[in-house]
Amino acid sequence: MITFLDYGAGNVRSVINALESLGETVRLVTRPEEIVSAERLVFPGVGNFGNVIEILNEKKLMEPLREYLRSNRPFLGICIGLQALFEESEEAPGVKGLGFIPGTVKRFVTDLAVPHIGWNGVRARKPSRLFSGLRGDEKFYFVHSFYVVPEAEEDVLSLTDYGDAFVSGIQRGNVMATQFHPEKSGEAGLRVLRNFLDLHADEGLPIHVPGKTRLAKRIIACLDVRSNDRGDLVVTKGDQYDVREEGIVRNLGRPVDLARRYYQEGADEITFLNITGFRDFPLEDMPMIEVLKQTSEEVFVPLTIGGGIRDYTDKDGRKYTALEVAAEYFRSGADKVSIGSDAVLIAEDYLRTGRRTGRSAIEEISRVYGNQAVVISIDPRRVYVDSPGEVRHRVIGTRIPGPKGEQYCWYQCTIKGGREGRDLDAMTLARACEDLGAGEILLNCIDRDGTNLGFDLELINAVKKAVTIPVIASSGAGCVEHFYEVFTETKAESALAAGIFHREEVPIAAVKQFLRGKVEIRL
Ligand code: 1PR
Repeated sequence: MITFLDYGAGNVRSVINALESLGETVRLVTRPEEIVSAERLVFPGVGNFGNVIEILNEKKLMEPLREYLRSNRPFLGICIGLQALFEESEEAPGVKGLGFIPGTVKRFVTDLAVPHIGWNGVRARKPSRLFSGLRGDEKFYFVHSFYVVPEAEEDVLSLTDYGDAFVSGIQRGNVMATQFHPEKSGEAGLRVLRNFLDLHADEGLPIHVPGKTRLAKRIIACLDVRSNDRGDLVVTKGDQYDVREEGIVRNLGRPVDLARRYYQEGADEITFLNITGFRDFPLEDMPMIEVLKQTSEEVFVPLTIGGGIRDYTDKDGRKYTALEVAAEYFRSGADKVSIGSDAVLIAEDYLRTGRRTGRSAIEEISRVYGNQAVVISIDPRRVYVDSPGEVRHRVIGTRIPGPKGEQYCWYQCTIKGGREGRDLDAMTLARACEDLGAGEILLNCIDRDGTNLGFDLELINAVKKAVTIPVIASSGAGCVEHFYEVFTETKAESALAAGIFHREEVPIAAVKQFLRGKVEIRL
């Protein structure tokens, strides 16, 4: 029996699913006494330090937790569950953490993209049963903007490099905590969880990793989902966003089946886009929630969901905020939500008024769940112009001339699945969304979508220059070389594809095999 601290925020379901997949029975803590009587305690974490501590205080869980930690019974903290062990965090100045480990939590200051998102290695500094049986070159999934700084060297379990080295694991007796998410780290992560559960696991030797650990470029499989004409939820795929063939919605398979297959083939992340979400209200679309629930039971890599994340009033006049919609998705197993159409409208407002209202979907969701949980999906299309001064948008010189030989273009943002063009360019949108609290950009390209012509490198470079948050390159992948190209000719942190994976033209394993030794990836 594992006691599990569900403080009511973020994707805790994935940790429960991972523990249950290892045969454990999970008991959720609802009252302080349940912590005091626990025998093994897991404290998962997604979200904001201040928010989490506030909830723990409200629920009167701080003192029981301190008592539990002092008793040296097995404890596993994950991400915020690690950070909460410390005295305080730059994320919420003035808020007192559990203070079990002397030290603080600081924000990354680096030229690299922040949050640090993705698969990175660990260098263990001392033997620990947590890392028993690992080879040493495994990668684990990280997603955070803050890192812990313990005062005592003895508390450090592992280091990871992102620019400088930071502490990615701590251990003091039976109290262990990782900055990475074992429940999202595939087989290696499940091994770490199993080691925690197995009180008799061999301590092994410290993992020796020569040199620095390196963040992997991520390969993401994307499932565009919608109901077909018979009302079944199917994975579909368009050419330049047109998903119908001879008037019928293409059906490429069942969402849960494809997600499972991609997980087994080595996808580093899976994205579901409810492509008709802009017109249907997702919380009425329970099958999508069901897809997420079922997928998260057997897929242990990060899941993103997009489509219809916005405020909504239903036919009975009941109002739902985007935050409530997102919360339902997080509870069902999503790690991140992706906002498309609404992000454009929010950015337009912000750029017009120059004011943050604090109430937009981007601001509210990132405040509660952290910036890393908010992805902005951009659906731009090229608009060619004769000269850079012709429009007041950010124009680039292009090596792919327009139909009349134009040498310049700008990237027009669209909403409603490309149906409506707006007076805003993709770079300005990305920048504004970053200001408002978005943690990642999913950069599609309508011109390239489904064409197999390769990613639009000019678009990716232009957007990447406009932001400091990670960018997912999307649309147009047609062969393994296109992934090499996007990772060597742009600074995109990850690359997403759909059609070639669904049609089994290029398996994910083949992409990884091709990149192996050339580009840092998770094997
Ligand atoms: O606007 O917040 O409701 O979100 C709707 C979401 O649905 C957006 O993220 C938008 O990108 C997506 N979407 C809407 N309509 C379509 C469509 O195809 N008709 N799909 C659509 C977008 C683009 C990619 C695709 C890549 C890779 N699909 O996600 O998977 O282009 O494809 P490829 O590798 O086959 O080239 P909201």
